[in-house]
Amino acid sequence: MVESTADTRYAVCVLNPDGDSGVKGVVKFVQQVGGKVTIQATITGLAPGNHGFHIHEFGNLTNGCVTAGPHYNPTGQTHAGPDDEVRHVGDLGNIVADDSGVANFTLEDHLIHVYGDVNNVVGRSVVVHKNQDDLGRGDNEESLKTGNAGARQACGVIGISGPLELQKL
Ligand SMILES: [Cu+2]
Ligand SMILES: [Zn+2]
Repeated sequence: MVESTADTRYAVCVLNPDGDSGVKGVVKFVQQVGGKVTIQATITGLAPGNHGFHIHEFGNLTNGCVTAGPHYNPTGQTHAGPDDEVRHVGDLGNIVADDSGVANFTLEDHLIHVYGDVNNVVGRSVVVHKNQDDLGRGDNEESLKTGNAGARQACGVIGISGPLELQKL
């Protein structure tokens, strides 16, 4: 758990449904300068099971989630999973929805930042997908770009926040 200090930075993303998907939620980001980011989210309206969860390049949702562009990839790598050495910076893997369609989770990521010049995701988008992300292991070209995660079901722009309450787990 990230303790709040003067050097703690916060960001938040409100996820809205794309079209009539019914998927929505809130994603919170907390990071101490020099430390890993903690991401805590509650997302509802999902089909039970795994769903691709990424940071996409743009905070442009003028035509829905499609205008968020591709996965955030400032280093020009291929698509993979969050624990892979070579990956898109925006590759956060899969989230898991329970039988009632709720994904309630906390994760840490070692690449993305919510401050500074390097891998800063503020102003970019979070996208939740309909299908499971194959983490680049699908043995086809699309796998190395998108993980075959399919339709974009919800998205939102990541904005700077004041201190956020994180759920105690
Ligand atoms: Cu995505
Ligand atoms: Zn990717």
